Amino acid sequence: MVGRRRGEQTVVVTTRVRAMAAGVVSAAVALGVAELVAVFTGPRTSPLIAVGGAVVDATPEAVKHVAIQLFGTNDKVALLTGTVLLLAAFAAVVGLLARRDFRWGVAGIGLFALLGVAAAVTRPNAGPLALLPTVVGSAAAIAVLHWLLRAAEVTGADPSDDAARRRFLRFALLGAGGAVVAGFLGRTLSARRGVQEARAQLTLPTPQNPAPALPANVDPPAAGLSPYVTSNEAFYRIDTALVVPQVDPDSWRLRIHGRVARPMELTLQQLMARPTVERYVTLTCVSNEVGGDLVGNARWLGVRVKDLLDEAGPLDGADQVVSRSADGWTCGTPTSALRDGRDALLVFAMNGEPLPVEHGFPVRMVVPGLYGYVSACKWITEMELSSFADFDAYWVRKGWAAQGPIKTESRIDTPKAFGAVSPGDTVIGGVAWAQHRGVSVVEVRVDEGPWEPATLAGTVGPDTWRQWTIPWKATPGTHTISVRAADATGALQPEDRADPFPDGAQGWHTISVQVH
Ligand SMILES: Nc1nc2c(c(=O)[nH]1)N[C@H]1C(S)=C(S)[C@@H](COP(=O)(O)O)O[C@H]1N2
Ligand SMILES: [Mo]
Repeated sequence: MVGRRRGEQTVVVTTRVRAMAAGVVSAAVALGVAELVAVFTGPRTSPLIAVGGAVVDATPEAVKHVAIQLFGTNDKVALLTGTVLLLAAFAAVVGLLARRDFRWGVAGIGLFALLGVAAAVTRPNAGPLALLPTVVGSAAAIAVLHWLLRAAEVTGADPSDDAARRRFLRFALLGAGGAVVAGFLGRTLSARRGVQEARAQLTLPTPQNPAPALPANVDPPAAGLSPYVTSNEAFYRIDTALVVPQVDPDSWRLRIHGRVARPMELTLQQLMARPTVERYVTLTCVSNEVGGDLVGNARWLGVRVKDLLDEAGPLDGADQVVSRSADGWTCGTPTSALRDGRDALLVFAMNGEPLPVEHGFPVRMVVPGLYGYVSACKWITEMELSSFADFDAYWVRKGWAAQGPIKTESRIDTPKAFGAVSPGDTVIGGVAWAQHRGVSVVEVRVDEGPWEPATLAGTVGPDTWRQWTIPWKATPGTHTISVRAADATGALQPEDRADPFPDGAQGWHTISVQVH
């Protein structure tokens, strides 16, 4: 009697485990099939990416801060992994419920489908077909769940026997394998449908107003010093895009509208046919910590925003230009900063190549002196003349400052923080930036010694960072090195630290090194 009861218990446990596995495999099938369908409807219609994107947009700043502290720039991978784990748990429960009554399984998958569809159709620029991947994927999941539950239960014999176990396992693996193949194939085909080819075929205009020649004394000899020009490969990347927008250069349009006298619309060919300007400009992210690496200098080729705005004719009170990207992200730039004569550009090339897709292909904005979140719109499709009173852009809604001028900062690149240095003659070096004002002085202090002026390398002008170096006779022991800069107005970088939120980090970069 006891033995029999234990047997029944085992049977219940095994079928429960199988029901949960059936649930999880069905969910995997839903996602895999959805990725395949999304090859046709666009990668951002995939439920995983759509829900992930909606979560990114809805996450409060404090939570995002913790996530970035924990995962750094892997935060996107962390988010997708978390979403998949949550979904797996939900799917296991759906499997259990469906074993009791299949209608519960249908309801559970239906609930998932509703979430996916809601996210997909409300993403910016979603077309009516955005619901297809979720709907087709969910239908496949219902079929697979039904099939797997039957395989788990209707075996004729004792479900705990070996043949039944193997049979279920085979079916479940088949489902899971199918899901992985579909998902992988979907992602690969989506990537193929991207714009790399169109990018490779784009012919750039020759700069009519070329960038100044680099002075001979940029890139002073110091191992570990950041190069004056950052390569496209090494350039930092920051954006909210879970999948990089693939914008077809042939159908790309830039609309200039809102509070303007003459709204405009331009094709890429029309934009590139305008007078072209090439400039070195250093971009910086407002989230960059003191000593951080979310900063880079590149040579950009584009056209002046000012000329376009002068043609469109901003109306009185249009003090903010809201730029919108193909994926709906927005940033707000003071109209005055775009018209005050600085080299505010709409660019199509970076370091002599068409813009890399992850840096905004085909067109982005670059404005010297302003943090990226208020100026550097990638995959730009619209410039809407508005006002600061009327519109809060993406990060402003999350509490970041509406105005984002770049603060003066300096960074030690070499020696590395906590690194080991050999005793004797060595070089301390790094970069300093105060875009559009320019860096005039960099000073370095070792331990409690005096502040000593560093040698500044050349620069093409105030809109880029400057490299600096200073010789150092390293003596054995632990040493603290600090750096500070002054901008061309004479204002010295403040010593007290401030976090990046809400308008950029400040403070002196200080590192500790071991000499032995
Ligand atoms: N479309 C879009 N453009 C964007 C962003 C974004 O999230 N989406 N992020 C901005 C931010 S915060 C910064 S710092 C710069 C970074 O540009 P990069 O990735 O080319 O270095 O892009 C800006 N442009
Ligand atoms: Mo940023």
